[in-house]
Amino acid sequence: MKKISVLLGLFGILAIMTAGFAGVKSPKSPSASTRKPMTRFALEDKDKDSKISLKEFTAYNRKLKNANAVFKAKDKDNDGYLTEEEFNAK
Ligand SMILES: [Ca+2]
Repeated sequence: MKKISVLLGLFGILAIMTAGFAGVKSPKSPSASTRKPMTRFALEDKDKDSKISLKEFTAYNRKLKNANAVFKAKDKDNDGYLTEEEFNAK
């Protein structure tokens, strides 16, 4: 009788482990690992030149009243474009 309960316990642990591994594996599909996730930067960079112009920035942040000021604050080298690094900097 004791053997059976031990076996059942083992099966329980095994089931939990299997479910756990399945849970980790399932969100990763083969295409997801090869495709880059769409970042906020990529979304705002409409013409995909790897930099965001003031026009692109204000177009995306239309609801932001001080978009101009935010852009200028982020544009550290004042070249009128935000690189991904400048964009993601706090
Ligand atoms: Ca810049």
